[in-house]
Amino acid sequence: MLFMVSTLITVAPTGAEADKVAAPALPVTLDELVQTAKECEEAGAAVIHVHIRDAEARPTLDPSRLRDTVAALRENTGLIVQLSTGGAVTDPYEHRLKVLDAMPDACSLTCGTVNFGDDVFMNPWPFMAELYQLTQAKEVVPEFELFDLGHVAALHRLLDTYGAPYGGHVHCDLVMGVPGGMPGDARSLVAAVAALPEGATWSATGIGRTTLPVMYAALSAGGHLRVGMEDTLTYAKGQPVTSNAQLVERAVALTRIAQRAPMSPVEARSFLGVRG
Ligand code: KMH
Ligand code: ZN
Repeated sequence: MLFMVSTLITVAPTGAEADKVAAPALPVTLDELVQTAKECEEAGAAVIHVHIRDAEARPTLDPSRLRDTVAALRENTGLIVQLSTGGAVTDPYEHRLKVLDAMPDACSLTCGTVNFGDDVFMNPWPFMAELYQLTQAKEVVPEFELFDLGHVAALHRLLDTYGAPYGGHVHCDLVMGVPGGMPGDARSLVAAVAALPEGATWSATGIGRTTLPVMYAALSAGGHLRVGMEDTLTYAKGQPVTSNAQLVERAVALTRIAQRAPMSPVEARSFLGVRG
């Protein structure tokens, strides 16, 4: 098995689903997001996966807020700024495509539709294909979000049809344990990794109580990690997460035990092929 020397740690601090009632530490204002980003960079994160909120803390894809967010994160951190194009399950495709106008370093690109609890997260082929070609035209590095094994097949189709991503490197994120997606366990992770395109790299994240099993499985299979309050609100039984940095610190501690240092943002930039 191939083990990499360092681990790319992505923090997903907010998401589109939780609120301050469920998670008081959730960063929902720009100031809170920037503060979280600084703490997470200090703790060892290299990429930030960003969802933003409006003045009432509801999920939004407002273009000017997105631009301000990208600018503020660039000004205050060295993190690679990856904007979510998934948004919330209610966001229309046109708004999700416009996310790239904020010119982030990177963006998420989910490779198929998936049941999402009681909702459906829609990513039909024409939308995926249009979004992928936009990433190529705008020189934004896509991270392929894979919630299910069928999404890996759609990723192959995307690459076969439209060629390599901007940056030349295929990097995926296995999002595991979503009710309706692939389970967050080691055997599902191994099956998904075995099906990835040759040369692709990958991180994994387990939602909720699958957080730790997926983190251990990813580290032992040579993968990278995504952590954060988008995916995890409980640190341990009866202990709410107190900050995103707490989750990054745990990931850093585990990757160091695995004899792999966290990758710096500068290393991550060249690893992912992000524009300089
Ligand atoms: N909030 C989910 C419906 C992404 O960021 O690209 C979609 C999601 C994936 O979080
Ligand atoms: Zn997301």
